[in-house]
Amino acid sequence: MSFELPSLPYPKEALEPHISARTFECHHGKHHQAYVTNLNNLITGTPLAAEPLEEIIRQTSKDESMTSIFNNAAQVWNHTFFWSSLSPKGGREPTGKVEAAIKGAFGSVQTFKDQFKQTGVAQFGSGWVWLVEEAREFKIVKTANAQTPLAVGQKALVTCDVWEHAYYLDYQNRRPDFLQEFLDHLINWDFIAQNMG
Ligand code: MN3
Repeated sequence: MSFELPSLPYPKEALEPHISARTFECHHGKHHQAYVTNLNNLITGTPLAAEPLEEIIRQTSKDESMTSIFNNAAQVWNHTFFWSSLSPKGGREPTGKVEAAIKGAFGSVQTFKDQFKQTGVAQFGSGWVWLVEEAREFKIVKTANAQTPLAVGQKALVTCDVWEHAYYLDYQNRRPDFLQEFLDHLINWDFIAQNMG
């Protein structure tokens, strides 16, 4: 059994002008594909080859001898989760239970957006910014490199990739502008609703 690159949940042009087709060609077609290929090469012939992706991540996250497998498995999972965190119909304001939960946790949607953006900007070097649910509470967290909330028992609700490869072609070094576009035009509130417990 081996893993395959999942298709994008929308055409690669669907998020223009916020994220270009060229970025998707590179980010999905090359970076995400490379993590899938590396993971398959690393687990072939090992007991991990029989395990689902989430289980591979959990089993390798605390084991330093498994760092390469963890990094590639987590990046496969993180990217698949990121594509669904984006939507051509995303952005603007949440409604219903997502709106209520965000206002309950952060006071207002604007405060949530401000904190999410600040947290993404504050991640030094490569990583991710997430909205997670832990002990029934919404929290914004950042992770470095391939680290993922899945490995520490937090339920991921939505994420934005802040590795330079996620935004450099469209925004060069302007990570804050990329995060603002994500929050204003792309964040998939429906995906948050699906992921809420
Ligand atoms: Mn990436």
